[in-house]
Amino acid sequence: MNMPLSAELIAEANTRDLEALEDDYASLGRKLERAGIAIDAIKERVADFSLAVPTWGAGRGGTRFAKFPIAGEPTNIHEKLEDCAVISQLSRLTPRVSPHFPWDKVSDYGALREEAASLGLGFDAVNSNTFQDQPGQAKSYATGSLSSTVAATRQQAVEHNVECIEIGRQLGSTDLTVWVGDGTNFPGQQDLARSLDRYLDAAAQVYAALPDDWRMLLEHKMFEPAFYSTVISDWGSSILAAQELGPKAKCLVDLGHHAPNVNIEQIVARLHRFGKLGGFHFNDSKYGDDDLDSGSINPHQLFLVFNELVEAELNPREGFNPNYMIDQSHNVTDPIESMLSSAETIGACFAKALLVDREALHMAQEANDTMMAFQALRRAYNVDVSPILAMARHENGGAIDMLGTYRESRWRDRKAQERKAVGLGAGIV
Ligand code: PSV
Ligand code: MN
Ligand code: MN
Repeated sequence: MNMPLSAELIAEANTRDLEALEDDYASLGRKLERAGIAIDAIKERVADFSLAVPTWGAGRGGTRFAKFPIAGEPTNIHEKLEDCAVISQLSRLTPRVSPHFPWDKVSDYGALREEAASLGLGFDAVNSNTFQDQPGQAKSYATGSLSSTVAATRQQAVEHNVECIEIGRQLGSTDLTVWVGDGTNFPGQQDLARSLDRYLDAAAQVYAALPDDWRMLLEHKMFEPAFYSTVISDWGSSILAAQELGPKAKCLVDLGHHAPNVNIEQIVARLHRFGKLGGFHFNDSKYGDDDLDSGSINPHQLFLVFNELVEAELNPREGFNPNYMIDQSHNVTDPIESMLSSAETIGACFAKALLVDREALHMAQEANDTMMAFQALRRAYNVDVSPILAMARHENGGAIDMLGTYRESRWRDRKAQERKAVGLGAGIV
């Protein structure tokens, strides 16, 4: 293994931080024990939890109006993998990377898989891109992609998705995530029913190319780039499409892709109820698809989503195996730091959801004791679980103080000497 940071650096930093952590962990252990919870069991669950990071999140991304590159930012898939390996090495929570095509196109995917493996990384869902035109492409997606009114454009979009499956097979992926920006900006621009027919017909051709053990994750989004109507705009359109396509089609919930104030945890419960919960893109949002850091705006919502996931795990429906991934855009922070902090927040929400006294919750629900039901959730949410996450990391070779250790490593400064600068106007969308 060719890990990017020196194991000694992490071990030394941990030696400094271990005494305080052991003290905090023991104290939290006693507190949880009084509630009948074994802290080590929670720690084991956290140690088994993992999520993927997106290659496009490794660069500074100004998805809207501006991009402010930083020195040492990755400019190609190889450098992005290196940065993802730093996140994984320090957090021990993100062993997989989700690539996007054609952004991450290379000539030899077998070699790329080996390169990732040498950094301790595997590949997660492959993402297709039919939401922007690429140089040299025969047909424009200006009329849509899988739902385009132009048959040859739909065909091109199908072929790109099939190519992504082929690339994913070589990388060891088993999920294809399909988000299309297809939609309209004017009433009347396209027929709302027929555009969905076209989408379903083209998506079925992609579905037909899935290997037996693969899933097609349909990602909905309410608006942007289309601002009047979007073909797969919400979880309703998504689940209907997934049901029509077949059992390998599932729904992916990006936390930023809903109407303001929508009850996302309820959507999660609904999708699970019908065996269609396929995965998540974690991020946070204040106004729309803001791609802010997970839990930075509404950590309670993230906790409630995990509460539903823990309930779902206890009541599994057919094929419950959600894919967890970060999908954020970092424009004012070092992306590595944002993803370290987000992975911690996501893991913490999972740990808090595990702490919920399910028996007390269910009893209170049955008895219609609203306050006690709410308190069962509140008690878990109020616990500072950071010692559990830090101990799990430390025992797996990660850093107790991830950000402190990362800064001490001077990774970004060192990369600023080695890597070529990101050109203005270029970069990762
Ligand atoms: C679209 O807004 C999205 O959330 C999809 O997941 C894309 O693949 C990703 O962002 C990257 O732009
Ligand atoms: Mn997304
Ligand atoms: Mn998005």
